[in-house]
Amino acid sequence: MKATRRGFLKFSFLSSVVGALTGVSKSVVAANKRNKPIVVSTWEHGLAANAAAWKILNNQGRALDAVEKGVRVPEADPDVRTVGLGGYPDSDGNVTLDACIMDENMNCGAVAFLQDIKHPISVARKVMEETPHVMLVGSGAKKFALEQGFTSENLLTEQSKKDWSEWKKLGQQKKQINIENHDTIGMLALDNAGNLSGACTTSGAAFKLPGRVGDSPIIGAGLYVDNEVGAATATGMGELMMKTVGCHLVVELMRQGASPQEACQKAVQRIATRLDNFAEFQVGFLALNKAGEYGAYCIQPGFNYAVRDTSGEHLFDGENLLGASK
Ligand code: SD4
Repeated sequence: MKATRRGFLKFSFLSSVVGALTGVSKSVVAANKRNKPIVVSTWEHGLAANAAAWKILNNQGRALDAVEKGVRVPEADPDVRTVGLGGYPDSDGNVTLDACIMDENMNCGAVAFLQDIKHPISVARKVMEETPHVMLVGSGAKKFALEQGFTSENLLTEQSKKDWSEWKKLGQQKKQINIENHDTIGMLALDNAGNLSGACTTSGAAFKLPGRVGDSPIIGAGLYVDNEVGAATATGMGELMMKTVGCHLVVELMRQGASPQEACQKAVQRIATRLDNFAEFQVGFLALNKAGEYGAYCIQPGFNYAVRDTSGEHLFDGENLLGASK
């Protein structure tokens, strides 16, 4: 059930008519029309991640478990070069990871600048469930992970080391995140119980300045979930999402009545109207609402997203602001 403007209008009209006649709120009407369970993820590697999440969702499992299990797939895959093991290092050659997770009760956990731990998303979940805090960073995050039983391992694969050496040789010290250099996985799920959760995990921008943290572990920037309304996640140049608190914006737009597709588009338009250099970068938003409708929108062509629901597995190109889809 891909969200369309016509579908949204029809849905809103029916909801308000039924609501007015019966006194039932729109959200209760929506609850009866849900497309669930469903999981959506950024990029093509979202297909394999969604497959792992689907096993849980299709078995009456919880969205929170599904998103954690799902994003662990690219985290463990050395061929996914922007998440977990084998991720591109920073300019000093160190792999530093960022992740966050959020459940249906506004609980959230995050880690940033975490080194030597393959599954930052699971550490983020431990932060959420085992501490009174939302975010741990750097050596504190690693110490906590080790105390929680995670093992320390070298995440710099031979391939990533080689790429880093070549990058150094070329002297590309000022390389920024361009439209090719982003593949964070953000995942959103709606379970059979009608609850939403989300997860986002990344090695961040390739060859970034040491200590740089992007949007991906920042609740509201790279991920946001409000179980009354919907959820959103983002990929691309994190600084743009941080400046606009992009995912929170997407969820608030859905609260005001926008479909997931419209909300993502409006958030990209906000970036485009407020940030002068937006056209140099890629940003992609992906959103899912309580009814199981989804949508995505990005600045540049080239962003795609994976969907798994009862109709099967799908890969869609995100609509974009600056050009036609590939
Ligand atoms: C960041 N949003 O750190 C991330 C970049 C990305 O794969 O999408 N990386 O800014």
